[in-house]
Formats: sequence, C-alpha cells, structure tokens
Amino acid sequence: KTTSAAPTDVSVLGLGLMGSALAATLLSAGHRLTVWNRTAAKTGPLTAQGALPAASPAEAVAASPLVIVCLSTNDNVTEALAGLDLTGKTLVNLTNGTPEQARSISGWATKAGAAYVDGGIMAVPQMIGSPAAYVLYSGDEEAYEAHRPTLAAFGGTRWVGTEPGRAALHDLALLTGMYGMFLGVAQAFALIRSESVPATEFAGPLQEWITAMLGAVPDLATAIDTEQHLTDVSNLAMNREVLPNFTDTFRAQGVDPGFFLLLAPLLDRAVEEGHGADGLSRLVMMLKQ
Ligand code: FVH
Repeated sequence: KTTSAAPTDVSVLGLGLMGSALAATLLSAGHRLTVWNRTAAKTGPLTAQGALPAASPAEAVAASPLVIVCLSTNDNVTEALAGLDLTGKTLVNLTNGTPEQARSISGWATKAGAAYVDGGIMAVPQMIGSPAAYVLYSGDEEAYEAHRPTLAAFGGTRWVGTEPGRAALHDLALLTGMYGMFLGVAQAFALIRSESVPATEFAGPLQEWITAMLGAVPDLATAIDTEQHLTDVSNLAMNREVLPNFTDTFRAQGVDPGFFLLLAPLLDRAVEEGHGADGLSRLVMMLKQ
C-alpha cells in the first residue's frame, strides 16, 4: 500500500468470495460501506460488522460516489446495472472479463454518466489487503487517481493505461502464463507419479527448476521486442529433436500426451520455415495469427 485514504462512502456490488474480501477490507479501512448481493443472505457477515445493506443495485449505486462491482461475469454486471443512472459516479469493475467487454461496458457506463475504471485482481481472496496482492487498472485516469487511496486498501495499485480494455489484457496475459505453468506442473506430477514417486518428494526439485528457468523471461522479452531470435542457449531444432522423448514416455507411462502434442506442429513449422537456430522467442511470432 502506498497511500492511506480519508474515509469515504463506497458501495460494493457482489459478495462472492472476492467481493466479500474486498468489502471487508474497505470496512477495516474505516469507509462507510454499502453492500448488495443477489443472494441477500451473503450480506449478513458484513452488515454484522457495520456495512449497510442495499435492497437493489439501484439503491447500492445511489448510496456512494465510488461503486465497486465484482460479479462472476461481465454479462452479470451488464444485467445488474442495466437502466441505472450513474451520473457523477465512479464505477470500478473488478469482474474478470475480456478487453472487448471492458471497452463495451466503459462505453455504456460513460453514456450513463459514470467515470469508468476497469480492474484485474492479481490475488486470491485471502491475499486481499496484503502486500502480495495487487490490482491492475485502466480507463478514466482522473477518476482512478481520485480514488486510488481508497483502492490501495486492497493491495498494490498498478495503472496500465487509459484504454479501458488494457487491464483485462494484462490480467488475461498474466493468467495465461500461470495456467501454462500449472498445466506443465500437472503434467510433471502425472509423469513422476506414474512410477509412484511421492509428489512431495518431487515438489522441491520441480519448484527449484521452474524458478531457475523463469530467470530467462527478461532475455526472452528483449529477443521478442528486438526481433533478434537467434540463440546460443536452446534452439528450436534441438527442442524438436527431443520432443518425442517426452511424448513417447508419456504414452509408455500411461500419461496423456495431449499438452505436448500441441508443441510438435509449432516446432515443425519453425524448423521448416528456417528458424531452427532460433530460441523459444520465435514461438511468440508463430503464435500470432
Ligand atoms: N476468487 C478468486 O480467486 C479470483 C481472483 C481473481 C479475480 N476473480 C474474479 O472475481 C470475480 C468474482 O469472483 P468470486 O471469487 O467472488 O466468485 P464467486 O464466489 O463465485 O461469487 C460470484 C458473485 O457473482 C454474483 N453473481 C453471479 N451471477 C449473478 C447474476 N446473474 N446477477 C447478479 N449477481 C450474480 C454472485 O451472487 P450470488 O450467487 O451470491 O447471488 C456472487 O456475488 C470473478 O469475475 C472472478 O473471475 C476471483
């Protein structure tokens, strides 16, 4: 947290696991909090701590200049806020969604009178309010700056630009890296467990190896930005040669090779197109459609 906020009125719409964590953090920071949830029973724990219950999204929006919404999907957001007058409000939407959805809701909210800020939460509910949590923001910069001290209660605040879809783009890109990593981790555990090696015994070496390899990310980024893909580390032709060692072993050990089978045509094409001496950064160019 970089700043502390003067108490202000805030409404939170959506009290799922994440919305409840956001709301509880705002209450702890001393804000006057109004809460709304489709299933009204979920407001109980928060109203017991001093939050004010709203009977409808309209009532919640009317109660505060800063309105934070965190529902399952952006379709839910559009539905919950449909037809409401948002004049003078700042709408901060922390629902996971696509850049296109963020742009669309921004356009609608602006027409309805609001300043719109889209956000991507880089934390699980238990991290909210801790230094490990941060939220990406994009959209109306003036509104963001005005409310940043309040938003800082959730953790770090990272501004990524006035284009409303930019926070969702960063959010999805970061989560893409995470899902890819966890898919690899799951595949690795499946392979090691095929001979009954305890997962706990393998966890340390796996974490150590992945952490060491992540050190290559900045050099990869430089190669991508400069389009200098030649490598003296680990080229694509060599990676193509060893790929069957993985897929053959998966099959032999009764592990689904599907994840790695996606890699084969990419590596084949890279080598066929004369990029065998390039490093993994070349795959970024090949993935772009
Ligand atoms: N939980 C997490 O770890 C991740 C971390 C990163 C950000 N995500 C995104 O946050 C959004 C909310 O996630 P959540 O964890 O709070 O999700 P749930 O606990 O499932 O709560 C969902 C809330 O949405 C309400 N809701 C659903 N459909 C509707 C609807 N048609 N109209 C109004 N509200 C709706 C639901 O209400 P109810 O079921 O209690 O009545 C909850 O309040 C999400 O985008 C994550 O991707 C979380």
